[in-house]
Formats: sequence, structure tokens, C-alpha cells
Amino acid sequence: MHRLRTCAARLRPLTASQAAQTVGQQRPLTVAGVGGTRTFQPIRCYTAPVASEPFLNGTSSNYVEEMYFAWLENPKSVHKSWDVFFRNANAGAPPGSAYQSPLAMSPAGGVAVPQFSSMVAAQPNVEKLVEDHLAVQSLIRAYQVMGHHNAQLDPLGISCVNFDDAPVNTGFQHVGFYGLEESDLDKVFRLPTTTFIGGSESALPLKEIIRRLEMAYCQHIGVEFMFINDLEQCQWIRQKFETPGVMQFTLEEKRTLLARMVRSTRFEEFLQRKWSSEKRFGLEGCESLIPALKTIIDKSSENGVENVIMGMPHRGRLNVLANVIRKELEQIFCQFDSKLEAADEGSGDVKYHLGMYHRRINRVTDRNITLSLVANPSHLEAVDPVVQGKTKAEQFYCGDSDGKRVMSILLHGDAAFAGQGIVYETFHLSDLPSYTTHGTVHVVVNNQIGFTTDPRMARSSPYPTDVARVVNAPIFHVNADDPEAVMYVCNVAAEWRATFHKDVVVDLVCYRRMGHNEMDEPMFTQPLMYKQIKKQKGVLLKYAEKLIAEGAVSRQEYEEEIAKYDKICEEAYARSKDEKILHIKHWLDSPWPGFFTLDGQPKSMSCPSTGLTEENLTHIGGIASSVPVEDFTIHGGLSRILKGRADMVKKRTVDWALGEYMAFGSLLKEGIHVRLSGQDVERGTFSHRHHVLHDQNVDKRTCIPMNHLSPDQAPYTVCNSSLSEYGVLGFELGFAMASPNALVLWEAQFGDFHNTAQCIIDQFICPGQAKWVRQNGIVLLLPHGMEGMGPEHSSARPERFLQMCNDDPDVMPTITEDFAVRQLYDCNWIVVNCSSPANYFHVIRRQILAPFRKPLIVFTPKSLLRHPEARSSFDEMLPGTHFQRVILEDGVAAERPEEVKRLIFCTGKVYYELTKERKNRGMEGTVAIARMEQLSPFPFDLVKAESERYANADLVWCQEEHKNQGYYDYVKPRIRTTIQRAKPVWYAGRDPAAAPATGNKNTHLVEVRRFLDTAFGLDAFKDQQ
Ligand SMILES: Cc1ncc(C[n+]2csc(CCOP(=O)(O)OP(=O)(O)O)c2C)c(N)n1
Ligand SMILES: [Mg+2]
Repeated sequence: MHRLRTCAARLRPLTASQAAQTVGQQRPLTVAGVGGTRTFQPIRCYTAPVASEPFLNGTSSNYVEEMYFAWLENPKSVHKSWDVFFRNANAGAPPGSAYQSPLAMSPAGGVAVPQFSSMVAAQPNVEKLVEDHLAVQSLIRAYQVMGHHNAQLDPLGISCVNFDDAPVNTGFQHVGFYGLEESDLDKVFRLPTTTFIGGSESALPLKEIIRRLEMAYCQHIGVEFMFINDLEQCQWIRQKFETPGVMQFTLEEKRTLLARMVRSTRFEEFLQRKWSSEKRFGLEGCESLIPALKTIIDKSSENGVENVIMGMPHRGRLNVLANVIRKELEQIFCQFDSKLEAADEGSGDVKYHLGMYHRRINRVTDRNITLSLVANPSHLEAVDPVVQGKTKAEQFYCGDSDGKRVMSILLHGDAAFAGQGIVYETFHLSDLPSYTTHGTVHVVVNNQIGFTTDPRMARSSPYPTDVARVVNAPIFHVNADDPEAVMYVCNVAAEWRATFHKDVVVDLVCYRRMGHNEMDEPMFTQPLMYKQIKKQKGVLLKYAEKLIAEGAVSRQEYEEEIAKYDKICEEAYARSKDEKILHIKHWLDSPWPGFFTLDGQPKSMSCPSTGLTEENLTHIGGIASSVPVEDFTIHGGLSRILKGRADMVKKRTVDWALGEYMAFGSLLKEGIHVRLSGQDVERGTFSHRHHVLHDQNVDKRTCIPMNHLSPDQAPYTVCNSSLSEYGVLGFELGFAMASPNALVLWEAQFGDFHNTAQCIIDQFICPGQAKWVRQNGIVLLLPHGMEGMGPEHSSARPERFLQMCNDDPDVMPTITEDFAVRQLYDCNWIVVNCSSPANYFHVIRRQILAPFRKPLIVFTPKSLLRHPEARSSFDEMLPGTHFQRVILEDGVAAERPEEVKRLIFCTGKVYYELTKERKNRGMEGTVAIARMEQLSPFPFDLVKAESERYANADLVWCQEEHKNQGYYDYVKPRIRTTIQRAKPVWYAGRDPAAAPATGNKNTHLVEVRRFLDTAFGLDAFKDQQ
């Protein structure tokens, strides 16, 4: 619209040659309609002020353009006055003089192009003609913009959508609003090219225009799309909904629809009969969801989609599993049997959270289709970005660069869709190059209630779907009690996705027949709504009666269809009684074929060396310090950085960035896809990484050296993300779900920002395997460290991650040969804080070389990135070397362990402060320092050995974090268990505090001094003994 207004403001006719040129330069729009194909020229821009023509103004320019294009196509198709006007204008008439009154036209009907001097001012009857046409155009537009306000969307007829501030002046009774009169209703008006209501006719009586617009926009479908700022897309939608006769279905289609409604309805009724006191979050009131999804899938399959990944909340989930994904009914029914014994380890999850994966033939298209429903937690909408990430990964691995073969469908509840911010965050990923899934079909089960809360208390926007407008997604509201209308919009939604590869929303306006779950009494809180619902005839019955009345199906056929499905349910129910064991594995949403043995076990219980050959290190180091393309000018500062890297490679050392390069580069060379995503990761928040080089002379020309390692390497994806943690971390988790043969890393800008993604961490990453028996090797890089930068940016909150580790602090495990790997296998996630680049390199490589996948949380450094001592030699990365869970003392103290008075355990950057202090104090012989690089799973074996080695030493845990934060609460009981509580574990660190760090630099330094004094004061704990 904005574009049109701009055009109007700059109105001036062009000369014929200019016009031809302008029109020729722009892409005409072709839309297939019922009456053949129509071609549209895009809006052209004029250049003179609107005031130049007496009868023109900003709103009339649309109409003039319509006339102009029609005239260009065929001068006879417009009124004579327009023909003269355009001829004059093209003959060079100055602004204000191109218009000629009909009186000046030749009486014979031919049009004499007059001399400019003979032109006269506009006559009232022509003005009226123009005005009336403009009025009709405005009326048409009003329907397109606001017709949905008048659509009959609510099956209950109590619509809660409030448009008080936006009155809709459509319908016969409102023609006066547009300056038209009742007498105009029979007049014939030429239709603008922005409407399709004419079908093959180009003019219609006003009465018919209104009737057709009412049919298109004010029945059971409400279309919201006029905010889309793309003419082609608007035209496409108009054509889909306005063309007369579009909503006609074949007999076959109607019968299939009825059969799907039967399944959807009878499934819920069956569950209700068998387990009347079980929660199942039934679909009653929105049974048409099932045919809706099936229609989207059928249409998408027809358009070439082979893989559909779905995410959905509780409502109707079992029904979707049974009737859309086609999980065996007995598998679903046996979930209701609480006596079944679980075959898998872990907590499992309730039946309406589990996922599913199924490959089958689509009966309508006869093509293979894989359907998966991603397992999700109770946290509504949290699964949205996860589904998108998994979809992106599936597209990536099958080379589907434009989303033609893999797509996602997301289902939502009305309250959650409006309320949860993650919906917005996910929408904002939808068009970003490294995150787009090329269009998602969103389906909202809009039952006009959220648990016990009315929409007027749950959102400030008229519709629950308004959030989708931010990405220009069309929104199709539909009365879910009209299954044919539902089927129609779902077809259009799927076609939209296939045509434009952009998001689209289907808003199924329905009701919830029961309470929030089957145990709830809705009359407590929504008495009037539920009185109405009790009176409401079920949609299946209504539709069956319609089809029976039409003669599309007989009552007997309908009853047989019901009996057939009931029998299927009964038989499955009988079979479900034979199930003795519950396999959560059967509910896996992302199987990794070939990665495990047939019974789902790792193929080995060992991890090979994560070291690399010298040659490999040198080669990757060379790429990391070069610009591998010709004629590419990089910034001078970056040249120095690359030169510094080259020097390090020459000296056989690596700093943090180079160590990371070695890890990523080597995996890429081994065919492992690496994807690093997060805010500003390409350069690195701390300007240390520089994985994407920018040509200083050519705009947007970039080079990713990591993609120039070798011709047969796997691709490297490094992508700056949107400023969202919840959305992006969820997305990467989903990406990592798709394949075990990829290293997927998400980096927080600073570690503390992970808390806005807490839901993904708490509900998916930490317990994912326990709940849903699926593994995930995602890596979280969380910059952490007390650098005097204030309460924010200092702490990645290690205490939170450690508190959620599943190893028992009070039980000393049996130490076996494969203890380290077994421990990893048993843990829910791995938490590390590496103090050296080599160890970081190893732990990253171990993620992939291990025979299973576990999430890895890495607290990464900030100042250590450039610390001269935080470097590693190639020797620490050669074949045979491994990740060191604990880096033992290897200085003077280790030579004479019996003389050591204190053994300090620490982790991360504080190690460098401790060694400096020890040196300053000359205590190298009396204090040993061991670095715990892997905090969880806890290295019981190594801590035991190191403690026993320094038998005369007291034990101190030293950390720079506050006492109630950091690692202390996690390590203390575990060290105590390891040494059989023979000694205390003293604490040297900051006092307990509410904030993670002080905002005062001086206080920061005083605190450091204090805890270092404690750490090296051999008498510091005397009073506490
Ligand atoms: C993030 C989150 N907050 C709160 C809840 C608790 N809760 C469960 S269902 C529900 C209402 C959901 O309403 P709606 O999205 O309209 O779905 P419906 O149940 O109506 O299908 C609420 C608040 C939740 N599951 N997730
Ligand atoms: Mg709801």
C-alpha cells in the first residue's frame, strides 16, 4: 500500500514510449484463474504532483492506474474520456490539460485527438463516473482489507474478536459510505485488475460485485493479507479466494473428508469410552484439525515434499499421532496402561509429549513421505525453534536448498501463540539465510480459551495470530465447523508455501467441548460459553447431514464408515492388552540409522585419540592464517592477526582461536559438518575468531577460509544469528537432532545470556535423553570469567549446569578400565572449563569421536583468549594425545609430593592467577595445583589419585566465583566422597553474594587479593578446624 500511495503522490502520465519502456522493464504478473490466465503489469511510478490534474487525488491514483493499464492493453476497453485523456497525456499534454470533456469528442464516437488549446474543464457527469468507479474500487478494497471482520468465523457465534475501533462499512446497507446510492446497485462497473470476483467478466453490476465479495470474504473464511507488501503475493491470494466457484469439491474429495472427520471424531470418543478418567487433552470441538493437517500434507506431497517435520502442543496430539502420522493404535492405547513396565532407562514422559517418526506412502499422491512429530515438554511453543532447526538440518543434509522436499508444520494453541515470545523469535528466524526453512505452515487450534482464561484477558490484539503479521505471513481464519472451508484454506496454505516459500497461518476457529483436560469443569469459569457448547451439534454430525442431504453419501455409507473405524479401534485395543513392556524407543522422533547397534547401543565403549598429525595441524594452521582467494583485500588489523597465527604455526603453538580452528578444521576434513551459530560468532564477540573475512573494497564479498581446506571436506557453516537466545539455541538443538555426524555449536555472546534460553536448557538439553531416549551432541560455548566487568557478563552460571548433573555426589563409583567413557555414557551432559587451547581442541573433537552423543557445556574464556600463557604446543595435540579431564600438577611440587602442604583444586582461568601468586610467594614446592577441566561427569578416579599423591597436604577448592555460585557446591561433596571424608575441603573464593560480580573494579581486585591470600595462607583455615 505504501508503494501505491507513493506512486499517487508522484502522478504524471508518461509518453507512450516511456510507458512501454517502464512497463517492459518490470516483470508482469501472471495468475492462473478459473477463466484462464491473467497478466498484470506492476504499478508504475509517475513523476509529477497529483494536484496537476483537477480530478485526481491520492486515493484515485489506484483507479487511474487500473484504467491506464487497461488502456495500454486495449484503448477501447476504457471509457472514451479516459482514452482521450491518456492519448493527450501521451501526446505530451502538460499536467492539468490532458483531460478533455466528452463534449469535445467527435460525435460519431470516434475520438479526435484535439489541440491542447481546445480542452475544457471536467464536466460533472464525468466526475461522477470517475468518483463512482473510485467508490466501487474502495468498496472492493474494504472487503479485501477488512472483510474478515464480518466473516462468520466462530462456530459458537459468540466471537470474542473485538474490532470496536475499526468499523467495517461493507454490505449493501453501507454503499452510502462510499458516496454510492441505492440506485447505483444495478449499474455496471468495470472491475479493477486487483480483483478476481469477475471471473471471466470484466464488469459487473454493483449488486453482484457486493454479493461476490460477501461470498469471498465474509462467509466461513476470513482472509488477512492486505498488509503484505508484495503485489504479486496479494494478487495470488485474491485470486485464490475471489475467483467464483473456487470452493467446489469433487464427490471423491467430500467422501475422503468425511472419512477423515469420522476417524478424528471416533478416535476421541473411543478414548473417552475406554479411559474416561484419563487426561488426554482431546480434540473435541476442533475435530477438523485432522483433515486440515492431512490436506496440507497431501498438497505438499503433491508439490514434491518428502519429509514433514511437525511440532505441536498437547491438544489433539494423540489424535494426530494416530490419524495423521499413523502410529499403530495399540502403541497409543498401551500408553494408557500404567502397569506396563518401562523397557528404557530414564524418566520417560507422559503420552501427550512423546515424539514419533514414520515413513509411509501417502495414499492420495502415492508417493513416499516421512512424517515426524518432535517430542516436546509441557512448555508451550518451546518446540517451535527446535522443529525449525531439525527441518533446516534435514534440508541441508539432503541438499534441499530451497525447501522443496522438506518442510515443517507447527501447531499452536490460541493462548500460547499470542502469549509466548518464542513464537515471535521463531518467526524472526524464518527469512534469515542460515535459519530459513523456506516457509512453515502454522495451524492454530483457536478454541477461544486458554485453560480457564478468556482471550480478552490473554492478549491485547484482536486475533491470536497477529504476531504472524511481522513477517508478512498471510493469515487464513476459518470456521472449523465447516470442514470444506477448512480443507480449502489448508490447500491454499500448502500451495502458498510451495509457491512463495514463506510462512503462512491457518487459524482454525473452534471451541473446546470439554474442560482444559477431561477432568476439568469448564462451567466454573465460562458458564455461558459452555451452555452454548452443550447445545452445539458436533461437526461430524453436521457435515454428515450436509453430505447426506446433498446426496454425496448415503446414511448407510456414513454409518458403515463409523463402524469400520470403531472396529479398527476395538481390534487395536485388544492387541494392546498383549503388550507387556513399554518401549519409549518406539516414540523416537529422530532415529540415527547406522550410528548405534541394532538394539540401540553404542558400537564401542572407547574413544580413540583425539590428536592430529603434525602435517594436519600445519595444514589447518596454514589455512587459518591465510586468505585462500585471489584479489581479496582484508583489513590491515586482520592481516596482523593472520600473520600472528602464521608465526604461531611456525613455532608449533596455538592460542584459543587457533586451537578451535584445528578442532573444527580437522572434523571438516574428516567429513563432519560443523555449524557454529550465535550472536556475532563469525568474527567472535572478542574479535579473536575471524572465521569470515570481508573484502575491504567490495561490498558483501566474504571468504570463509575454513571452507577451503580440501575438496572433499564437509561444509562449514558459521552464522551470526538474530539477537535471540531462546529461539536460536532451540534451533541449533533441533539442527543437532537430525544427525550424529555433525558438530553443532551455539555460542552465547556472554555466558549469562543463556538464561533467556533457560527453557531449552532445562526442558530439552538437560533431560532430553531421559525423557525421550534420544541423544544430542550440541555444544554450548559460554564465555565466563570474573574480569572486573560488573555483575553482567561475568558468570555463565556454572552452578546451575552443575546442579542439574545426574551423577551421585555421595557414591564413589567403581573405577574400571573404561571408567571415563562409561561415565560419559551415563551422564546427562558434560560440563567443562578448559584452561588450555589444546584441551579445548580435544574436548571438541571428542564430541564427535565418542561413540555416542551428549550435550557439552563449555565455559569459555575471555581474557585467556589473549593470555600469553594460555597457549599450547602442537605436542599436546599430536596422535595419542587426549582430552585431559584433570591437568595434574607437573611442577616442583609433583617432584616431592610428600613435602607439599596444600593441594589446590581449581578450574578455568583462576589457575593462571594461582600459579602467578604461587610463584610470587615462592611456594612452588609447598602448594600443588590441579586443574579440574571436566567438572561433570566428575573425575573421581583422577581426583582420588591426585589427593592420595599429596598425602600430607590439606585440600582446598579455589574459585574466583562467589561461594554460592561457581563450582564449590558441586565439587565439595564429590571430593569428600572420593577421599572417604578423610579431610575437609576448604574453600578459597569470594563470599556468598546475590549478584555474580561487583560493579566496582577496585572491589573486584580486593576480592581477588583476599581469596588468593586465603588460598596460599597455610594457616587460613586454622580457626575452622
Ligand atoms: C510456557 C507454559 N506456560 C504455562 C503452561 C500451562 N498451560 C498448559 S495449557 C495452558 C493453556 C493453553 O491454552 P492454548 O494455548 O489456547 O491451548 P488449548 O489448551 O486451549 O488448546 C496453560 C497456560 C504451559 N504448558 N506452558
Ligand atoms: Mg486455546
